[in-house]
Amino acid sequence: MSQKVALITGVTGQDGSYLAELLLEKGYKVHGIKRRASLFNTQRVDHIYEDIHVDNANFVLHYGDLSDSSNLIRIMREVEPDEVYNLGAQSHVAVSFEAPEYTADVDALGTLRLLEAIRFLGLEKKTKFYQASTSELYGLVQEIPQKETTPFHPRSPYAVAKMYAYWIAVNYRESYGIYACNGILFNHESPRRGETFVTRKITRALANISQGLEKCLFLGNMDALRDWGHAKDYVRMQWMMLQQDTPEDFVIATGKQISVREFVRLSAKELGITLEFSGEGVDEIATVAAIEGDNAHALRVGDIIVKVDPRYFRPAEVETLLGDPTKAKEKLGWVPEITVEEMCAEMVQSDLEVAKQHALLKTHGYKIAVAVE
Ligand code: NDP
Ligand code: GDR
Repeated sequence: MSQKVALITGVTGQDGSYLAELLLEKGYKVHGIKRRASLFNTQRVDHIYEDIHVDNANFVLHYGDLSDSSNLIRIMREVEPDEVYNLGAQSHVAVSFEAPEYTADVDALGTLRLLEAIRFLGLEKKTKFYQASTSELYGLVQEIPQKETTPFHPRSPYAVAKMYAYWIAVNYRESYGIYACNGILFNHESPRRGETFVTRKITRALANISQGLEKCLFLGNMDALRDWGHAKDYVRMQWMMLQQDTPEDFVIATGKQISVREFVRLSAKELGITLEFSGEGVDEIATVAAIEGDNAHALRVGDIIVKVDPRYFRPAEVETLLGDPTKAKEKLGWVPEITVEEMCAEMVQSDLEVAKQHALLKTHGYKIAVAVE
């Protein structure tokens, strides 16, 4: 059997990096699209990078952008992929309120551009297409838990753009027979999660605070409930969805939800810190109630290390998301293997290792600037 070829947009992102690893393990040739940036932006895939001077490299990166049709057509023509995974996106919900037009261009029209490239090049029968759809489509939820048939009510420019992408994938499947499908994925995280999404913001800040590199973590809505899974489990499902005979859309979730506050509590616990939450709304704080072990040596009982800052509230919030992954389980045999507690512990430990390195450098007189948002 000839080697399968995949093209991943968003390969430098969290999911793109795990998916590229998975496909390489399965023997694929993997092409990825990376954006031009003024600094290197390939940290998440540097470990699988292959020297471009070596013939037949299995991992190849192309410069590109979802806002550029000619670029996408040229890459698609060169690569002629068996499978396209469209993971590229302006993926931050809060940022989409600041940059709604750009978000629509990349997340909505970017998807159309890729599907049009498939059609333009006559690849409708060859190329399977995965669209990174999202639980944000449910927004103001109409049914609990949310499944494939639950009506959508998007609550942000990001979610509205992703709604266009969802339907254009369905439309090209129905109109042109393209094998296009949507994975409606609920939140999934990992040590590679972008630093400004809430889970990683929490694990990284608490690790830094425990080592004396930061003083306080500022958060928005701590009551928000999310169904958090591990990115490694979720990219496995992305691949599985393209291995069927007929394309279908699937909800991918764990079926359990916890609040942002609970995620803070879990992360602190992993560092040996017991937190006490007090106050309400914008006045809510979390104080160190007890410390076990020596991980949080920079802290004292009574320190306030979490506060609410309304700047992180969103113009329209998605208060609760809880997915029902029954279809994925029954039709594909997919079940998540990593619990939210295990994932949280992995993220905290990974951020703690870096924080300890930075703290050590600081004690030796090096200047350490910690970026926060
Ligand atoms: P990330 O934000 O980690 O990665 C997004 C990727 O898209 C990055 O590689 C980024 O490049 C790239 N990108 C951004 N803008 C463009 C552009 N204009 N042209 C080309 N590429 C671009 O997201 P995740 O890995 O977490 O998510 C992957 C996909 O899944 C996204 O589409 C997201 O919306 C969706 N999704 C994610 C969920 C989650 O919980 N993680 C849940 C449901 C859906 P760069 O590295 O240069 O910034
Ligand atoms: P989300 O993820 O919006 O669900 O989108 P995020 O981690 O940004 O927010 C989750 C919830 O936490 C609340 N929150 C905060 N969020 C951030 N980022 N920063 C804070 O300080 C903060 N405080 C509280 C938010 O209000 C929200 O309720 C993610 C992205 O990966 C999308 O691309 C994806 O489609 C969805 O998950 C499913």
